[in-house]
Amino acid sequence: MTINVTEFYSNQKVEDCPKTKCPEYAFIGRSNVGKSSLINTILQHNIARTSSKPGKTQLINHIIIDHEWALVDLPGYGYAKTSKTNRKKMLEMTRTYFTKRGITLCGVFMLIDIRIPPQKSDLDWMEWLVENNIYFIRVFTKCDGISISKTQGYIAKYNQIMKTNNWAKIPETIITSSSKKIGHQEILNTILKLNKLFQNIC
Ligand SMILES: Nc1nc2c(ncn2[C@@H]2O[C@H](COP(=O)(O)OP(=O)(O)OP(=O)(O)O)[C@@H](O)[C@H]2O)c(=O)[nH]1
Ligand SMILES: [Mg+2]
Repeated sequence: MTINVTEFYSNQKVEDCPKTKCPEYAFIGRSNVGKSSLINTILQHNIARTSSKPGKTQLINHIIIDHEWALVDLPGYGYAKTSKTNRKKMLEMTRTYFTKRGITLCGVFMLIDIRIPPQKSDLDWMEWLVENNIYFIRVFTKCDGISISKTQGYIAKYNQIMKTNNWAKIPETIITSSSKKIGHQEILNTILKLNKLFQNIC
């Protein structure tokens, strides 16, 4: 399948974001979790800016594909090396995007770094998405350099923590690695399926 990036927009305010009618999918997670890298892997296009230093993505970036659907690259949270004011501003910008974007926001990919212990901030974000009725899929990133059994063990531990935190149902989950090109097709298939559902209801 050929993917053509037809438009790209960067905005600070949700009200300035493009007024498209196409379904869009946002990527959220801690700074440095690999959001921009995963977007590039899915699109096979180096469009989202990445960095080994956290805090690279600072705006709401709409990447429109074939004028039909869009991926949204967002700033990460938990980036300690920026001022408290800037962190607050970015958090507010992101939350406002989620609550005000409307029907075109079809789903969220909630990224979690498999290499670090489960973080309260990620669990809090997932709870916040549920509370705000925003559909999300849990995506483990950087699943390279560790064995499949270790990956599964980590996810089992993560699920246990979620159950202890009163999660009745474990979210749908995709395992990915941008460097080893794992999981991007599964994400793309999920998007294409959701695009069809969107067409049926809108
Ligand atoms: N090993 C490994 N490294 C990765 C992977 N994906 C991203 N990285 C690295 O992680 C770092 C951060 O990647 P980004 O894609 O910029 O992360 P981000 O979540 O967009 O970060 P912010 O924009 O700061 O929120 C870079 O050094 C990437 O090369 C992966 O699948 N495996
Ligand atoms: Mg980024």
